[in-house]
Amino acid sequence: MRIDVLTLFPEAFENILEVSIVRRARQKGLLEVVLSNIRDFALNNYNSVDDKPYGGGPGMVMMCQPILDCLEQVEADGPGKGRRIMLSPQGQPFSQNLARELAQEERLILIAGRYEGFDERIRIALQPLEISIGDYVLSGGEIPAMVIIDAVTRLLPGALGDERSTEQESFTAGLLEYPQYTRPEVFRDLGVPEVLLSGHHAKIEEWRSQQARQRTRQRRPDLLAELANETEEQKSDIQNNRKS
Ligand code: 4FV
Repeated sequence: MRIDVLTLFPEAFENILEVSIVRRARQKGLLEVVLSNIRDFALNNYNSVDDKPYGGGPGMVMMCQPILDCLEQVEADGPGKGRRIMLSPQGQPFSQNLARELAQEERLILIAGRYEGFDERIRIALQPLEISIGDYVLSGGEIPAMVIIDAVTRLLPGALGDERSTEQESFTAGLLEYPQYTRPEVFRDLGVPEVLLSGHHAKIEEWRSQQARQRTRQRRPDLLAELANETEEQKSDIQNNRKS
């Protein structure tokens, strides 16, 4: 997979690209990340990429020309068209389902903004998929872009040492993950649930799924509702398919 990032702060990505799973995926040739500085495409002699908002109001807005010229250069430069993604609080909430969907793509082009946001005509011209990582306002789209890079990279086949680890983790089955334990067996008088020491795999599986459901019910009942809806939808799809 190739991921292009359009940003005013390419240096902000150095660390995330040089550690752990993302670093290994790049070394294994599973992932290529190309950073482009939007300011390199500024035309005016002030090298500016932002300007005052029409209609007044606080802050500055990112101009159309530098971003569109940068994107057209990046698209011309790389293999395949790529999925255009704009990071903004107005985007659809990022999720594990969306991460799985994006991990199927050959190429992603992430557009990270700054200031108060983007001139609306950038959205009109590029028709990007808009993604938000949460209902809060950050100072830039760089961290959201890093979230996407990390979540998608670990779903690339071969990126994780043991593929199984993405099968049982939180949100994979729409539930939160069950409690995990490792050595020592007793830590500050705190032990490990007997079932996990029993070696009885069926009992361990049952305990884990019971714990995952309980934890989800206690902490994220909204996920259970979502799961119930999904199951209903699947049921009605099956019925409809049967009818057709
Ligand atoms: C954001 C979010 C976010 C808004 C103005 C950058 C900031 C500034 N992006 N999920 N939450 N973006 O807060 O994706 O340009």
